[in-house]
Amino acid sequence: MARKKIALIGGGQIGGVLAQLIAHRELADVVLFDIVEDMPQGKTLDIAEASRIDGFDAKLKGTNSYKDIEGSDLIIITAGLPRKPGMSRDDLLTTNAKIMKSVAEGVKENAPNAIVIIISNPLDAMVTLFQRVTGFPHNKVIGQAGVLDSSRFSSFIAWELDVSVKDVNAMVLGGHGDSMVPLVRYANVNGVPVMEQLERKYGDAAKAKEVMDAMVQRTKMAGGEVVKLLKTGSAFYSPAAAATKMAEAILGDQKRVLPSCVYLDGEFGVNGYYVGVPAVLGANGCERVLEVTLNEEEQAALDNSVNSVTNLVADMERLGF
Ligand code: A3D
Repeated sequence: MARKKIALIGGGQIGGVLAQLIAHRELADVVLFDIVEDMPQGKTLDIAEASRIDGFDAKLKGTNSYKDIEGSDLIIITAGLPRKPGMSRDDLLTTNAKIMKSVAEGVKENAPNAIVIIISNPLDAMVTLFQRVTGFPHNKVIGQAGVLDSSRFSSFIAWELDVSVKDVNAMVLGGHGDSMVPLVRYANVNGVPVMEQLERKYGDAAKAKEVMDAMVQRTKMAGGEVVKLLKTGSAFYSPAAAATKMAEAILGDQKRVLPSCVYLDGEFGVNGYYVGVPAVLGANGCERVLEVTLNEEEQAALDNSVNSVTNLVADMERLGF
């Protein structure tokens, strides 16, 4: 059986790590596309020359031509500028919308049957724009944000409780912005509620809440924390890992439940917007949304986050996209 094919649109920081992760796992053959001449060819050659060392046969090709993405099963888009220090995700809107429009046209023409994962920011708007330009079915256009935001939240919990992160289940809903909603009440360590463990650790409910609030806040600001340290770009190892997890779920028809930016048609009370929610990812892309019972406070936080998404999409429309 022929190996699957993944095209990566954008060969920058995230695109490069994605190419390496996908090749190492032999998840698919990789085409790395970028508008910068020679760079994707150089990166893929460099990764491919380690194939004997790491023992992988996946093929890699760098390109500046959309023709090479033909026949892709999956496309992961990172084309666009990353945030600079002090810049909000929303500042990126105009620049990245122009880029996304051209990418969407290239993908539509050359890989009309692919499932597409988008990482470019501002995420919720870029996913919406890509779907509108291509007219691809909603279930085949998915944004990556929640897997990363949830991994960040889970990591902070594991470090705080000094337990293996593999046993932490914690999820973040909503848009990929400062209003995202880490779901505290459902966070658990192999079924044991995190809040209960914090209360036991500190022997004090108020202190436990204070510690949790700090972790929630750090999760919301985690992208900016990395931007501030890197100074010349934004996180790239972890977003690449997150999208690889989603790609594995889709190409392997795994039905993994991964928080993803997917199109809502009434779920969670949202109509016609892309928002981060738990989604079943399989061969058909987003196969189903798992709804969660939210209490009043959680629903209000989600509504607030959905509000930022609808405002962002309205801004994009006002700018002519
Ligand atoms: P970077 O290293 O700058 O790579 C972006 C690449 O896109 C560059 O190589 C550009 O040459 C390329 N590019 C520009 N215009 C086009 C075009 N028209 N067609 C094809 N390629 C083009 O950035 P990065 O890899 O660090 O980040 C990529 C994007 O992901 C940015 O928008 C980030 O803000 C975003 N990002 C999202 C998350 C999420 O969790 C959602 C996390 C981190 C970064």
